[in-house]
Amino acid sequence: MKFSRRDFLKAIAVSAAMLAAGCGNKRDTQKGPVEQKDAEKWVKGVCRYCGTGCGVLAGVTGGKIVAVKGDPDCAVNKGRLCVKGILLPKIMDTKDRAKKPLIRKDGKLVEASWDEAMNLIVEKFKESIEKYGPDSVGFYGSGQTFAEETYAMQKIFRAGIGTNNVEGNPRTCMASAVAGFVTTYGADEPMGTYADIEAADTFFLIGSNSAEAHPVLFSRIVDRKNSDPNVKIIVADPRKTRTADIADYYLPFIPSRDLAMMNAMAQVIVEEGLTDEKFIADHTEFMKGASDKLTYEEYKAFLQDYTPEKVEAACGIPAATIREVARLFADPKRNTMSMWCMGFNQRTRGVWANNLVHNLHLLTGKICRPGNTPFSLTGQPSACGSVRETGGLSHILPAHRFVANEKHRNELEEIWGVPKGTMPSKPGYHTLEMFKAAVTGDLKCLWVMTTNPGQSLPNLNYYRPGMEKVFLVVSEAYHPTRTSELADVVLPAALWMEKEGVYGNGERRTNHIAKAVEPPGEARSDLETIIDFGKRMGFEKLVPFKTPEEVWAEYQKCQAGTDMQMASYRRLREGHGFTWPVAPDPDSSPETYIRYAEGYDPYVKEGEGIKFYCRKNNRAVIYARPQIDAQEMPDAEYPFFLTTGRMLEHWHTATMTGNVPELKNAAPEMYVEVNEEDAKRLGINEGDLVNITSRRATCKFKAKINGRGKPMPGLVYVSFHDPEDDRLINKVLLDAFDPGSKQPEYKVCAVQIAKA
Ligand SMILES: Nc1nc2c(c(=O)[nH]1)N[C@H]1C(S)=C(S)[C@@H](COP(=O)(O)OP(=O)(O)OC[C@H]3O[C@@H](n4cnc5c(=O)[nH]c(N)nc54)[C@H](O)[C@@H]3O)O[C@H]1N2
Ligand SMILES: Nc1nc2c(c(=O)[nH]1)N[C@H]1C(S)=C(S)[C@@H](COP(=O)(O)OP(=O)(O)OC[C@H]3O[C@@H](n4cnc5c(=O)[nH]c(N)nc54)[C@H](O)[C@@H]3O)O[C@H]1N2
Ligand code: SF4
Ligand SMILES: [Mo]
Repeated sequence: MKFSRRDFLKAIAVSAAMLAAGCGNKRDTQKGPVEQKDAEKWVKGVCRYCGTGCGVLAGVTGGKIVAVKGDPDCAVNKGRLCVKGILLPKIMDTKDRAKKPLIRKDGKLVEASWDEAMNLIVEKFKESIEKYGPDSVGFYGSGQTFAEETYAMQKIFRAGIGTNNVEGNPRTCMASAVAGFVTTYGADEPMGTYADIEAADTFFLIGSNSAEAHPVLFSRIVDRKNSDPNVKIIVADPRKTRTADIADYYLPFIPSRDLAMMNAMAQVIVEEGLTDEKFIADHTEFMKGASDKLTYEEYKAFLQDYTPEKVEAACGIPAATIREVARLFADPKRNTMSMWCMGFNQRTRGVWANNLVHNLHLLTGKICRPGNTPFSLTGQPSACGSVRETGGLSHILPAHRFVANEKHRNELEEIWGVPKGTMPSKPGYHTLEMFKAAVTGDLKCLWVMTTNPGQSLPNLNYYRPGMEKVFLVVSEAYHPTRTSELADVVLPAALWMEKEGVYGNGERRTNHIAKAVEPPGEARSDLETIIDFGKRMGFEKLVPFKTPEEVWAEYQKCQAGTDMQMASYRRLREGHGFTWPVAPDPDSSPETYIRYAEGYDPYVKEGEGIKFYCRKNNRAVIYARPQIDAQEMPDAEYPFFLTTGRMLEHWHTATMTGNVPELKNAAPEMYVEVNEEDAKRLGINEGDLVNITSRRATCKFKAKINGRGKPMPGLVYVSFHDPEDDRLINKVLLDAFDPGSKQPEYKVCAVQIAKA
């Protein structure tokens, strides 16, 4: 199937704005809805939004960003941008930018000086730590901060205050992918890069709507398909998305039954002799749990429950289709790249779903060679760079270390110049525990930065009262938001390109953002705020930094000798992003295309071939993971599946994109997508108001039938971008989470639907 440029635009360009922006064509990106005025200067940065990590050039005139264009020298996008990227100038000067600190007095948020606000925070934090201990305070950060910011804040909390209550929204996003990589290969983050796209023949896209969530990457997949009629695309998703429009095989499995489907693919691969036996013998081992080893024979016996014929009814995909797709995946003459995102991770069995896709690559040896790779798509612009790598979750430490590992703690204590044993050994609260502790009163003070949990957590009717009860500090670029409205202190934050810092995208690429303009009013960079807080708390020695570069220099000491050595600040400033490891010399060594592979990875010596060196025995694990359904499956009372996700025009809680007229007009309010058959049966017409009710709450949306996404019968879909009370869909969701990764199950719950 040849995919024309028109088809491509149809697939992703759903708004007039997108058509004008001409995503997918380098030349067209130069014009767009933002007039490309000739700017006084062009400053290099990275797009504020998704984990694709497109390089940008911001045009500055008269101290304002007047235009944004794609950085032609950034390997990610080579000049391309999607509509959100092009329209970035419009998020800067909006009427709801936070410009002055606010503190709550007599129930109302009123303006205050920085001094007053910071003194109040320090007083409350100190009082709480003294009375209730260091674990009574917490920090909830984000995959949208800069690396330097999270690094500095986690250091203050762990080595200064003495708590590991340092969490971040990547728990809601990437935690299952992290645990998948760690359990299978011994260390987080992908072995491949986006360059595998141009070398792949078969794409297995599962639980990812990249057409809307990673548009520029999607355009690279489309280009690859157009360049070679041999390229085949498999899209597996219970909702027929814009991404599925380019599929040769579309697999609408029943929500949460993809574990069975992938085991069935593995069964076919083993039964039909499509495995790479030498690779399996040399580089893998088989396991059931973290310590239960299996033999290859026992694994094969496990798969017998998952023949395509046995699972077809349960997962809703015909056995013949599963066989065909498994053969295509395993074809030894083809290169196969898998990509997945939240459809996998936001599940009570998200880690297992990740393990199972790694299995398929390990069984076939389709890994660590160009075009052959299991590739986890990252959501936020710096979930990798600023959280997974810097130690921004309650159980991890900088540079792929773990809180529970004494040697790791000691290494950092030495670098930080604090006595051995300073850092607590107990991991802190994970996200839902942290917000639950606010509800129960165990957590007294909570600092939220660059995230909006008052809208983005699940089961909001339970967690929002906790945010009201706790002493809540919110660092925000805008006010009010659904979180800042609950705050005791709001600190105005400098936004993207009003401050300097580093983002790390989904392909291990570390890239630098220069400061282009001044922040409005009294807004400050979050790093300044963090350093100020550290000093006022009495931890001057921990935060001797004056610039982001100084923070980076210390962070580089934490990276030395680990698997994730990165480029020096000088190179980051001058270059257009480097994929780590950049070793042995961060100031001169080349970047790495493929980890664990001889000839690419500086840590693999000549003659070693492929080496999964982050595991003790250098072997990756093939896991026997059974099908387990989502926690809340439909029943007689709540007969529909509800799934939630994103649309092209909006970013999460829409604090930024809701301010851009072109985006807001293209998608002014969120709606519910209903399958045509269900709509007919229930007498629901396009535009009718529909109540969606779960065991927790009811929301009301206009119905969309045959919209840009078509859910399978029995499934409804809502994007979670709408802050309005009636449409705050996260009230409806349950807060079940994966026992391994602690990531919430945003993707599946049971609801009733009825015409309002
Ligand atoms: N425009 C835009 N782009 C974004 C973002 C944004 O807010 N707006 N956010 C960014 C972030 S942080 C993230 S994490 C990514 C998310 O990117 P994606 O994960 O690609 O997007 P989602 O829409 O959340 O979900 C993807 C798909 O999962 C499917 N799904 C539902 N249930 C299941 C299931 O049981 N199994 C499987 N395998 N799939 C299922 C849904 O039908 C949906 O189509 O997007 C990033 N990019
Ligand atoms: N129903 C449902 N819920 C979900 C998901 C889902 O698929 N379905 N996905 C989950 C996922 S994957 C994610 S990543 C989360 C995202 O959820 P959130 O992180 O809560 O959402 P954002 O809107 O990205 O919040 C970022 C906030 O930071 C502010 N901000 C922007 N720049 C700066 C800055 O430089 N400094 C400061 N201090 N503030 C800044 C923005 O105004 C915004 O309020 O949502 C999760 N929630
Ligand atoms: S694809 Fe993602 S990173 Fe690239 S311009 Fe669009 S939102 Fe920005
Ligand atoms: Mo995310």
